[in-house]
This record gives sequence, structure tokens and C-alpha cells, in this order.
Amino acid sequence: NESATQNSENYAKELETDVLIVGAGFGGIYLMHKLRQQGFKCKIFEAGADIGGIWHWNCYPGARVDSQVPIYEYSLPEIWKDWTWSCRYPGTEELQKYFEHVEKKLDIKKDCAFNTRVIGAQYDKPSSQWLVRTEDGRTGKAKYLLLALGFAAKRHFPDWPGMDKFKGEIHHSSFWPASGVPVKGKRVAVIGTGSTGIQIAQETAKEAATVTNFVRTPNLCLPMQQKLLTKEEQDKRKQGEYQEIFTNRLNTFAGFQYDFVEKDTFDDSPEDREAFYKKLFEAGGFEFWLANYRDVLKNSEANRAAYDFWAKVTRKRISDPEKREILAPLEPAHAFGTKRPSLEQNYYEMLDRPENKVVDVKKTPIKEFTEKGIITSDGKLHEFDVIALATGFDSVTGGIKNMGLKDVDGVELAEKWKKGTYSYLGVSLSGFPNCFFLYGAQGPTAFSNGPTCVEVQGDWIVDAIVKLRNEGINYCDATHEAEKEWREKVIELSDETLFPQTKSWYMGDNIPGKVREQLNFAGGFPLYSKLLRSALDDGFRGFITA
Ligand code: N01
Repeated sequence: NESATQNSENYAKELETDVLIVGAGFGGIYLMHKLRQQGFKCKIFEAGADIGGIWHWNCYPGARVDSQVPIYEYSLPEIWKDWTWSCRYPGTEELQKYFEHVEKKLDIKKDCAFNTRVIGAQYDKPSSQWLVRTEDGRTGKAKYLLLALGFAAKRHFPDWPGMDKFKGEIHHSSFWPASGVPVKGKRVAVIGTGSTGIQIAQETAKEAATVTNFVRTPNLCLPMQQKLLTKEEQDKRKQGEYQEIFTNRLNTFAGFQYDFVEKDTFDDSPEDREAFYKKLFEAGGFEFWLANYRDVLKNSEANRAAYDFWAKVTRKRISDPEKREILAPLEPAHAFGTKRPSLEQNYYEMLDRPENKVVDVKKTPIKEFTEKGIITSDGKLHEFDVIALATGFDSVTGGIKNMGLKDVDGVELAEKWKKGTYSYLGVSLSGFPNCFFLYGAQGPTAFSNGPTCVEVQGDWIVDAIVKLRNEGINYCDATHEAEKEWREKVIELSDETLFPQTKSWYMGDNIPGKVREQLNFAGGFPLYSKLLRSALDDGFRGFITA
């Protein structure tokens, strides 16, 4: 990557700056832009070769965002006013172009060190600086350390015996070669049914000789309802409507343009309920999830009604009875919406084709890999040319625990969190002064639209740093008590929902040995923003400042 090479050459081995940001995705770029406007010198350390975060890495077949534009973009007019999308849910290539456009407007790369993975960071009390080490032996010093790692910075590879023996191509979704992997006429395995697995399966099925989807838990997919967008309609919406959308997204539960309706499921007659579900389903996207009745994620019977509608509609699309029972069983595998539904585009029709297969991994778990493919517990060998591991991430906490971050006393964050995750407000960590993070643990993260979340938390972090400067405060560290209270709040809000009843990465269930706990703030943006703001307005309530 030419720009990255040039950039590395321009980069000092020992760097000193006001603010050091880790990560050049949506979050890191936003922080840099806003802090520069306030006169701070900022640098970014980025492990990848370019800006874009997950959209730099996500090169797997069919990778596409599942939150529609303009919700899924910066609210900054200097970015959106002359940017035009081709469709409602753009794919990787278009998102990478969007980041090129962002670069033209904000000139971010000149202050980024690419291919620069942070492997250690500790606050040095005598110099009041964060000291940061990188894998290639560089160092950074800064008054503030900001972590914008995203929630999927650490991949999850299950440890199946014999994986190294497989003679075909095998890739984790987030390491997919940018040049692509030819699948035409090949036998493809897709392990996993998260958002990634669904996209890879439906996309590769267009060309592959056969696709086999290994399903441990069926995804309760919703129809994407992709739509092409014209420049004219976007230009028209930019005259006022965009601004309104960006303001409104701050006031909804998940930072989208829609929200749960102010009605419970059984307030409506069965006929009205059916008509409402149908309308949501046909609208596509997450409406059936996040614009449903307000009790859908809180009340089991309400949830079951939504599930039954989903199953009725989805089962009609699968003619093979065996596949139907695995992909859309009459009895729910889990409460609807307590694992993220994927937005599918003909996924069911694709898998229903006779040449494609569905393997129920709960019944016949993967036993081992061989040169030729995968053996399941029934002794059957499934032969493949390409295997896609869509097995997810050590989500939310994995990345931040994996970067050698130590507290003032030299204790690793991974150690501090060994028995459970603690943060204050989902943006700070006790014992890590002048360090803030976003889109991570105990923030709205997985229950939110990414750009909304990074702007809400990013604005708060920038305001906090400006306030610290204006008030001559050099040291700001969350207290243990504040962290404990925040953890209790996060758990209490989660316990009011059905999320804890389901095994999911939201709860840390996907990683063997990981503590089971709610990793995300389940109270929605209006409440979250209020709590964040009040801590600042109350003069850094919950922080020790000096
Ligand atoms: O990962 P996942 P993902 N044996 O963890 C299965 C965002 N995203 O990369 O459900 C067998 O959701 C696992 O099974 P189970 C989005 O927020 C967005 O798909 O644990 N199977 C599961 O099916 C998303 O939620 C977009 O039973 C095993 C799958 O692997 C998040 O990223 C696109 C297994 C992992 O699914 C993560 O999505 C992509 C094992 N040992 C991602 N281990 C868009 O915007 C794991 N699995 C569109």
C-alpha cells in the first residue's frame, strides 16, 4: 500500500503528541477531526494499511452494511453534502470509496501511522504521559490516549483439530484476501450464521458448485429490501431532511431513524398485529426488530408472537423440510432479536437449492478437519475446495484486552477484567487516567448504529478533554465506586430484557472461558446520553481530577 509506505517513512520512531488515538475507523477519524478543530495535535496508530476500520478489513464475498444510509454515515455536513450513495445498503467497495471521500475532506492520513499495531500502553505518572509501544518498535507519548478499536478487533478461530491439514483455501471472514478467492464451480463451506456467514453463503452460492452452511444456531434473518438510490432523490433529501434524520437518530433506542412503537404487542387485536408485522417485514432492514412493539425484547409472550410471524413467513420460503427445520424451526432456538438478525438477500432461496446443503452443527458437531474437508461427529466427511470461517470475534472486549494496556500500577487490563468487565459510562476505566474509549464495553455498542454511537461518545470525549484543558485539570481518572455502579446499571438494564436468556456474543458466550455478562448498555441512547452528559455537567462526577 503506497500511501501507507510513504506514511511510515514520514513517521518518527519516537512520537510525541497531545492526543494519541488507536484505530482509524469511523471512531478514530471522528475523534481526530473534532479534536483538531479544538486545536489539539493528534496522531493515529492503525494496525491496518489504510483508514476505514472494519471496512478496510471486510473483504469477504458479499460484505455489505446492514444499517441503511444516511443513518450509517457521519452527520458532518462537510462530508455528506457532496457524497452520493448508489444504494440503501452499500457494500465494502463503496464504503471504502466513502472513506476516500472522507479523507479528501478531512485530510486524516497525514497524521496516521499505518501497519502500526499497539502492543503496550501505560500511563507514566512522573511525566503525566501515556507511553505507547508498537509491534515494530516505535513509541508514542501523549497526554491523552483514545481507543477507537471497534468491537470486532480480535477474531475468533475455534480450535478444531487438523485445521492446518486442509489442502484447499481456508480464510476467516476478516482476513479474506482483498484480491478475492475464486469460488466458481468450487465446493464451499461456510461455518457460521452470524451477519457474516449469511452474507458469504448467499453470495458464494451465486457461483459455487455447492455451498454448505454449518449452522449451530439459525439466524432469524430479516429481508434487506435493498434499493437503488438516485442522486436526485438524495439531493432533495439533503435540503433539510438529512439534518432532521441526524438529530432524530440521537433520540431513538438504537440510533436509527425508527424506534419501538409506544404500544405493547397485545394492545393490538390479532388482525392489527398481523398487519403491523407485515408492514414492518415489508419495510425491510431492522424495522421488524427495532421498530416493533416496545415489549418485543422484554416480554417472552410478545417475543414469541413476533417469532411465530417470522417463522410463518420464512418457512414458506424453504421447500426442503429438513433444511426448513434447521433454518426456521417452529420452536424458536432463541428469543427473536436477542441475537443480531442478519439482513438477507435470497439467503433462504439460495440454501434451498438442491445442490446446497445445511449441516446442523448442534446435532452433528464439527469433529476435525482433514486434507479434504471437514468430518462431523456422525463420521461423515464433507469435502471442500474453500472453507470460510465466519466464526465471529472475541467481541466488544477482546481487542482492548489484547493490546498490552496497563493501569497506573502496571496491572494489565486483561487481569483487571478477569472476573468481569468494569468501565465507567462505557468510555473510561478506573486506573487508566486520561484514557477514553468508544464503541466498546458497556456502551450502547452492539445495540446501536455504529456512526451514531461514535458521534455521541466522541462528542463527549472531545468535550471532556476541552473542559479538562479549560479548567487546568491534568489528571482525570474514574473511581472504582463509579465503575461498580456503572456495571450494576448495565446489568440491571439488561436484566429487564430477554437478552440474558440467550447465548450470544452480546453476553460473552461465544468465547470459551469468557465471563458470562452483558457487555453492552441496553438502556438506549436517550438514557445513555443523559447519563453521560450529567457526569460532565456535574463537574466530572465519578472521576478523580487533579
Ligand atoms: O460473527 P457472529 P459475525 N462451531 O459471532 C458460529 C457485525 N457485522 O462475523 O450463534 C460452530 O455473529 C456461531 O454460532 P452460535 C454485526 O454486528 C455486521 O457474523 O454461537 N459454529 C455464529 O453462527 C455482527 O453481529 C455486518 O451458535 C460456531 C457464527 O459462528 C457482528 O459483526 C456484517 C463456532 C459467528 O457469528 C459479528 O458477526 C458482518 C463453533 N465452534 C458483521 N464458533 C453488516 O453490517 C462460532 N460459531 C452487514
